[in-house]
Amino acid sequence: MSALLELTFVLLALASCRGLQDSGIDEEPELVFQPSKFGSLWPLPQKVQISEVSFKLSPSNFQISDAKESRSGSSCSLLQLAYRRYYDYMFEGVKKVDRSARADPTELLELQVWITSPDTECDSYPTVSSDESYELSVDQPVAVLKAPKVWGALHGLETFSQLVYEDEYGAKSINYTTISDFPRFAHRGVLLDTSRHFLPIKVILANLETMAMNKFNVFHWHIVDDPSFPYLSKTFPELSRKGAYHPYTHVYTPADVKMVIEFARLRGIRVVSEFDTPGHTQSWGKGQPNLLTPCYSGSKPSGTFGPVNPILNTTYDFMRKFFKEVSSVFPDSYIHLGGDEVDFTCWKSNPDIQKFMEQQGFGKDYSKLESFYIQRLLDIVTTTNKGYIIWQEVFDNGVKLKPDTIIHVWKGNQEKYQLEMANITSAGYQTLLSSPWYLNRIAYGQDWQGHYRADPQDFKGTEEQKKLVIGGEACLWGEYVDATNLTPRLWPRASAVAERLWSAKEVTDIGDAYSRLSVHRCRLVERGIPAEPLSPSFCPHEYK
Ligand code: CP6
Repeated sequence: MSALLELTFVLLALASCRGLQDSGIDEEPELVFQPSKFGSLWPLPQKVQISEVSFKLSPSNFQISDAKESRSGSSCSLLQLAYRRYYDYMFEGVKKVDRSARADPTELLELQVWITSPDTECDSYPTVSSDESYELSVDQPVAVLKAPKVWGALHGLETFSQLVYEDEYGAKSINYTTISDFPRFAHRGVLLDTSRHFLPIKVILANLETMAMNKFNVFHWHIVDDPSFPYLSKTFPELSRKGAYHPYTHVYTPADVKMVIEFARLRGIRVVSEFDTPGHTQSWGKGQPNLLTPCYSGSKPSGTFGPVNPILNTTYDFMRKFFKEVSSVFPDSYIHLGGDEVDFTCWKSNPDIQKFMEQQGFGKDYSKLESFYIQRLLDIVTTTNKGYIIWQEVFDNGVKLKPDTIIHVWKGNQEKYQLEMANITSAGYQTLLSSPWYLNRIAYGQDWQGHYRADPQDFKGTEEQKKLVIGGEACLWGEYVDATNLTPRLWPRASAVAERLWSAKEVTDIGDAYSRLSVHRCRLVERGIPAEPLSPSFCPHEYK
């Protein structure tokens, strides 16, 4: 760089610092770092007792194994792979010297994993009603992790690995501990958007790995939208051939999708796909002629297109075939059908739509036309034996919904979303919250604290209503996110949401959360996840 250019940069930088000082941006009050008595556990388990007594762990002597009594043996590859992953995370970079002959008497030699239920679910997919509970006792001569199903065992392994720390001489240690744990909410999701920017498979997999470290259990895959259609459909290959950013490199093939689903399953994570219609479908129109509504300018088609055309039988023929495929490709028993942000401008401009509105007696109420479409779509998806999740607008428009429908709240400030949750649950529907957790939005400072304070059951309603809240999702919409900035934008801010959805309602101490989250964030970085810092700080591993 030339000296002049460099000087310009320095001056510009100085100018912008001034600007900041003048702009009156207040930093959050600084949190004093005080180690938590719960070490670095994140999210905090329901019941934890950690004593001062500690045991050493050495890579050559320690092993994770199946308990003799376990209902799941060495044939459960889900568990064997998890043992391996967590062993590696615990001893990353520690030399394995053979000193097995002389184990220290205070050394912990084994973690035994005991699946107690006859159906371990080792080869199943996790569901919204999976048992994720576990009990962990770290004691001599062996630590025991007991769980009814493999899903609880996976969470318990993560917790065990979080209990391991380095003493002042760098030796791996763990304290005598008892933990009994289960999630507060059954649906704990992260939404990624692969339409605004294509996300390479390895980015998606790395994110699933990080989700498991935070006990998230749903990957909401907002796979297609207006800008691009990267899902390669076997029934309608033209959709991605014409609608993806690139027909070969920027698509998810059936093999890719399988890989994502299996990688997620091995970590206890469900993959819920979203195929959002009738809005947000510009990219669908490229490979499926006549699917979208032609917009008019005066009495002539303008050449542009609007939402899915709700007045043609061919639309519903297409949807029937398309969702038949989707329901077999994605094993989860729920599909997210979108239904948000439908723009009526184009429908209003189209004379055929106007005529249809008249025939149906919809007057000028285009939300009735939207409901007409959604109603038929829901009937189609019901024939595939899947349940559905829909964005809140579908409920707001008064569409008739099956009683097991899940309504996803995404709009509004705290007052508005709390009212919406109250309305949805008083109508008897299950609901999910995302409004306070739009992690694509960034601000200067510790915005994780706002995400941490939001509680999905904070609204006026009965206990029965509160039970209809099945959880929530952190959303990372993709307009300004691709593989270069996804991870630090999402982590550790999504971790705040993870604790709100897993831990007990009473776990709200921001100072304690700050202490544990700071260490958890360093652990993510040490495990190779470039998670951003919370505040001016350093991580112990930076010295290595
Ligand atoms: N795409 C789709 C989006 C959004 C929604 N649906 C969105 C709206 C507001 C914000 C961020 C994202 N980009 N299909 C709303 C559910 Cl701030």
